[in-house]
Amino acid sequence: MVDAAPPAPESAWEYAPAPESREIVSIAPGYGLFINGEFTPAADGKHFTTLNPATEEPLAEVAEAGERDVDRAVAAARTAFERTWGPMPGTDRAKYLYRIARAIQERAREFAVLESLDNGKPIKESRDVDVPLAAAHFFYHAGWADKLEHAGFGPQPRPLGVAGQVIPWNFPLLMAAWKLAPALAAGNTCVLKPAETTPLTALLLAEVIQQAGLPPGTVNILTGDGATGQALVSHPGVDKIAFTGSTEVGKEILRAVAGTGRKLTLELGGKAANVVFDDAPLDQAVEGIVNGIFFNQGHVCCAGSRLLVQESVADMVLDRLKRRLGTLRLGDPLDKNTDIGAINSRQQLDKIEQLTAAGEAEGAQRWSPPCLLPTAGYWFPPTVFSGVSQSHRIAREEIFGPVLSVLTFRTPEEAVAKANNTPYGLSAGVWTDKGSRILWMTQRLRAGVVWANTYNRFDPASPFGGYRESGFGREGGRHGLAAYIDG
Ligand code: TAP
Repeated sequence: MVDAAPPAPESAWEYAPAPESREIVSIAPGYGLFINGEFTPAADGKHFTTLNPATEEPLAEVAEAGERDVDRAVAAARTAFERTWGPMPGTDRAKYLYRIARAIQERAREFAVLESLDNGKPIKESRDVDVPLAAAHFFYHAGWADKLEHAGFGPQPRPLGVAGQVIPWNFPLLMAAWKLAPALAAGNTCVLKPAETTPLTALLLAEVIQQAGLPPGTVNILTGDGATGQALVSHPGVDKIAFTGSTEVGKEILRAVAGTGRKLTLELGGKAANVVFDDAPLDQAVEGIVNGIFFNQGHVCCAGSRLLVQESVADMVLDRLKRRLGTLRLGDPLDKNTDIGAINSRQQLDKIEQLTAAGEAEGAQRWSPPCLLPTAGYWFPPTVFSGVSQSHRIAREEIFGPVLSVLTFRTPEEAVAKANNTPYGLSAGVWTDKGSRILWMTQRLRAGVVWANTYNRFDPASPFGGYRESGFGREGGRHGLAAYIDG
């Protein structure tokens, strides 16, 4: 008889710190607004501080755009639309987009470090996901710029004019790329407002845009808070509005735009179901569950925040999931070993704490792996709630944090009914061995994107967007371009 090997001691595998150097990026003490190809202070001289959420250390002072700045930026975008970028042949627009894509690649480390500093996300995510995907969006759309006549938009597709674009803080550079690349490829000019807590990579992108030599006014970047966003989306000189953010603000914008004839796309919140059947490859499914909700600290609109697991395998999946969560490393976002970074702001941390407290109060069982939280900065441990019922707030409301609600089901019909029991409709995941069941499920799930045996896969060629309270319109692919073309 051979003795079984003794189990490895719990702490056998320690990782030495592997911090990425922040020397690659030089952060200026202050930044202006990017209007008409130049950096300029806000007209009324206002500015705000952007922080590193992992340490609460101030990173820079950033100009806060007011109504006069929005006027200036929209006027510059209008002039560029009429005189330079709008009339430019698609073959030339393509060259500028390629240049931006190449410059993002060349400065990838700088972008990644800056994104992790300003947002709190782990460097391995900004380095391997955000920055390469942002470059890919510009490459992809460069390819479209001279082929629009052949894309089924009619013989002479026309751009809409000036696009006003407002983006959130969860993927600051990537969301800027999602908004700018299709708009520019189609011949529109842009005024973009990044989120207040994460303005720095958009401002670095403004430098890249200068470096690429785009005609002044083609892209304008206005930093500021919600009031700046509101002034932009309600400006009469804006022909098209593209918004990504909360459902609440999306509804406000919808009301303001109704009846004006201006075009609008809204990419809002979600409460996606990640459905695991008993025939699924369970170890892969566990990786997919982890990626679905703990990627980017759960600050993802399409996060798989509701795990629906077939009752016969629920205990097994939960055990394996807990074991896997015990191996995640939370801490310094610039450390290449880090899996879970900082929560982006005090306000978001408060919201997560409030909703998780409601989960406990309503009777769900809360679990987190043993995990030391840093003393400074905004942190929340990976958290799993079991015993969740459909009426619990944690099963209905978007938490936008590293918090998973686990529900069970017995039949495919019950899985579909529970998955669709949400006002949102952005995304879903299905884990099963059977192709026919994947097709059966995708026909019934009311979600804009359904991933099968994978999760959180993004590609510039693939349209992304939702319906119902998750908004309307698509970003990416030919569908995303259509939102920037007249007709
Ligand atoms: P929002 O308030 O919706 O912010 C998104 C963007 O809109 C930001 O640039 C924001 O500016 C701006 N904004 C705020 N009020 C506006 C208004 N009245 N008119 C025009 N623009 C306005 O989201 P948030 O405060 O960052 O997060 C709140 C919740 O929204 C989160 O907890 C999460 O549930 C959800 N959220 C969803 C998504 C996605 S991708 N669906 C992304 C982020 C947040 P400032 O941020 O500078 O104030």
